[in-house]
Amino acid sequence: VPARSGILAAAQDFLEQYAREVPAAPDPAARLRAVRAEIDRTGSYTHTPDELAFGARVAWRNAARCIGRLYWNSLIVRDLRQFRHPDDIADQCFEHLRLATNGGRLRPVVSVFAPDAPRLLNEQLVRYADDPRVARTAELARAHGWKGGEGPFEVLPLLVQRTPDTAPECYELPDDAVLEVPLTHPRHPGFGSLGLRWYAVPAVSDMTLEIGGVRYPTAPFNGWYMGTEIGSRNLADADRYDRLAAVAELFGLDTAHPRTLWKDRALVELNLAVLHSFAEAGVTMADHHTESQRFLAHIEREARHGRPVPTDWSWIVPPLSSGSTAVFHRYYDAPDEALRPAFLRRADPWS
Ligand code: HEM
Ligand code: NRG
Repeated sequence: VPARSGILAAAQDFLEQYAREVPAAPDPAARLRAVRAEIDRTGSYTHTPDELAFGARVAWRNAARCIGRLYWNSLIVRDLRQFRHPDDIADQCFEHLRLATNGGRLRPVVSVFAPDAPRLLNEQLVRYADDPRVARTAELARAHGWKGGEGPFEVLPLLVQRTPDTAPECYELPDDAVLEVPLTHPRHPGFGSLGLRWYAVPAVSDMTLEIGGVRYPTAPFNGWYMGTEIGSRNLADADRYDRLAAVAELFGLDTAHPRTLWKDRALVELNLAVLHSFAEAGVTMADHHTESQRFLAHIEREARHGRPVPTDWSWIVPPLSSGSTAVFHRYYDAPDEALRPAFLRRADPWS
């Protein structure tokens, strides 16, 4: 928690930005007097629901690594600051997934719990136990009584922790909260036999939302997937599911030498399967060409409002056919570590 003077200065910056950008916002001077009094009394202050919604949307707008920012202003913000029991945190996360999934027509949502609410130990609300990326979380779940995780693509339970020193509570995700898509290929009927699948909703749960000097460490958010996240990284990376060789074999590619480009061809087939399967299942997903064009439209629209778009080139450029996407051939406004509101990376949920 920032020092008192720090939180007051951050509150002032935020309230002035809110008043500048939102015509209906109340007089910032009056609001700031009330906020200063609350900080003097308690060391912090309470955002109004409107301030919280604006702050969360701008935090998305400020996310320099996110290509999906065109729709920042329509983020659904759930104000869940009244929930403190781990059972309620878990239930509200399940409800988040149902709202976000919306039968396949995905909606961007953030669920904001109180600054001192229990923490989520999962990096996303949905993750598979056999994904090497979450091996330690799967271990932790087993150490706290979870019996699953033997087979492929089993959904990890949610781990909710009240304090740094208490044992986390374990909650299995209900089936109706987790939409999944088995992967098939538009032309290769044997593709399904690879047994690959992925879940519909990427809901990041290991970042801290900071607004006006107040930190919300439990604030899971989601949009929808860009196909390459799954097809070029999750299922392809050597330290993830590492399935390029299996795909190459299925398609009879010559893997004897790198110059046959078997990896590149396998990547294209795998990415095609991901986009095809989500479309067939009626689940929202963007391809990297479309999402790149939307992002450039976002930059133009922000320019019309006189705002820069801080951007991290190395995260925005897609990991497939990079030079053939619209975002490759230019530079961007530099990311600014100090920019707020923001979703912040952190070493662990309690740091
Ligand atoms: C990162 C796409 C919605 C905040 C990313 C990345 C992609 C992406 C491709 C890079 C991920 C990676 O390489 O691992 C999208 C798409 C969305 C969307 C297609 C559809 C609407 C959102 C929403 C938020 C958000 C709703 C927050 C409210 C972020 C943040 C990162 C990020 C903070 C950086 C994550 C990190 O540092 O690990 N997004 N996003 N995005 N996105 Fe989005
Ligand atoms: N690459 C990660 C997800 C990171 C965030 N991506 C999004 N976010 N699309 C993965 O699971 O593949 N989002 O909020 O939509």
